[in-house]
Amino acid sequence: MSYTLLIGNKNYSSWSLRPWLLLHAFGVPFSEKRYVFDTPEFAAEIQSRKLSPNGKVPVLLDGEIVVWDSLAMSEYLAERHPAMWPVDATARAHARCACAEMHSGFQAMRNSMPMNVRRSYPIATPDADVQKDIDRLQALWTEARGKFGGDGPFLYGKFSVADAYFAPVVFRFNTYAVKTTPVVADYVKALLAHPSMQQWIADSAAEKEVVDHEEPEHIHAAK
Ligand SMILES: N[C@@H](CCC(=O)N[C@@H](CS)C(=O)NCC(=O)O)C(=O)O
Repeated sequence: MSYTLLIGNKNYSSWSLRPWLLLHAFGVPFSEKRYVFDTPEFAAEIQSRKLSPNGKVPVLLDGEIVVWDSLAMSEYLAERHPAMWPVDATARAHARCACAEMHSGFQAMRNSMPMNVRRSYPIATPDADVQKDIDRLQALWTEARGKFGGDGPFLYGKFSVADAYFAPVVFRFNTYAVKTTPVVADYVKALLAHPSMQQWIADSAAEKEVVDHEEPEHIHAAK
């Protein structure tokens, strides 16, 4: 078995983080190839759809099989490495709903607080629609921790697909100093301390590229 994961800049690419973290945290061997946003190479290899059917990263390659969506990647990998979803059926159903909700939602928070692992940019008072997303995320995480979190510090106890899925939000809460409840603060702290998250932080810090239109000054000045 030999996976190759095509990803974007680690500092910015929230979608790339999810499968990378899942593979890394579960110790699944893979090789990674980074394509830097806003470069001729990204345009020629990814946006042209030469290597990526939808013109985006991440892309998971497993021999001839191409998987180009991060939720599909989670399912694909979990079929081969079964401990990736919570074992209990009720917890697993909850985790699947949480991941699906993340996959298709929280647009206000995503737009206003893009992932930027290296940066600290506190936002004292998020806009009302962003705060609504934050409140929903906190409710979801608190419910998961309360009902299913008994076996460890992560959403469903042990590290699972759901933690990989919410990892970019954890980085956002950290960057923008989002005010949280103590339960959520403990979860954010636990996920940030995970060795695979620490590796992603170190890799992001080592990147030299700055994508101006992804930086908070640009996004908040443009409002
Ligand atoms: N639904 C996709 C979203 C992937 C996505 O939006 N990727 C962004 C980077 S994080 C991208 O490649 N953007 C480049 C572009 O749209 O040209 C997934 O789940 O993987």
